[in-house]
Amino acid sequence: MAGFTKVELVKTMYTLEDFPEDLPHIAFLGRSNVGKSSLLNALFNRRLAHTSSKPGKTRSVNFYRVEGFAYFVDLPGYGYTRVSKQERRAWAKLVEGYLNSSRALEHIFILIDARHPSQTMDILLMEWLSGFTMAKSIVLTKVDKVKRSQRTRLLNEHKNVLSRFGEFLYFPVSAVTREGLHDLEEFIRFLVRSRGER
Ligand SMILES: Nc1nc2c(ncn2[C@@H]2O[C@H](COP(=O)(O)OP(=O)(O)O)[C@@H](O)[C@H]2O)c(=O)[nH]1
Ligand SMILES: [Mg+2]
Repeated sequence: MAGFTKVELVKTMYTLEDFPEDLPHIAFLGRSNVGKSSLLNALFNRRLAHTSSKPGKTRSVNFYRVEGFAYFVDLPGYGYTRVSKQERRAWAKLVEGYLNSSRALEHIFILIDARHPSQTMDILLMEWLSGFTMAKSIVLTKVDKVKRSQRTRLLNEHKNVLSRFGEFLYFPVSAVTREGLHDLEEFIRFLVRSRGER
């Protein structure tokens, strides 16, 4: 089966501290409930990342060492409507601290629900991230929930909305049917390989 083998959670960080940088970082970020943990588990073929239908439980940065070639960095979700300002600040401080200090960060995948283009939380995140210059791609999650006949229309809508933040590759995926996972995996392997060649 496709996917990454030999994956190990090597560090969980609740506040900014030293983290491993001996391998390139591939980061994943999106609002809570977007399907980040499910995607990571599907890529790993294992239930390593904690999934939940109740958002708001994970507020840590998790580093997974993947096949000895990269760290996948699971950045905490954001966009909890019911959290305090203080909690939101703590989130921003942690994620911003990581983005500002990581020298190994190669690429960031921004996860967006394939069904809902231009959600306020996603737009706010894109705006905020445009202040960071690392390479980014968009992963459209839960694409199994989109009727085939609607997929092109929705993809184009996402592209229209996000074009003002830059040019991105789009990866429509489903953790349930596993569609799109192979392309995403190949792209990640390509990113890490080409970093080695630079
Ligand atoms: N149909 C479908 N549901 C999904 C998919 N990925 C995640 N979910 C569901 O969406 C909810 C949130 O998923 P989770 O991975 O915990 O999201 P996270 O908060 O971003 O880590 C859970 O109920 C998942 O079962 C997907 O690809 N297809
Ligand atoms: Mg999660």
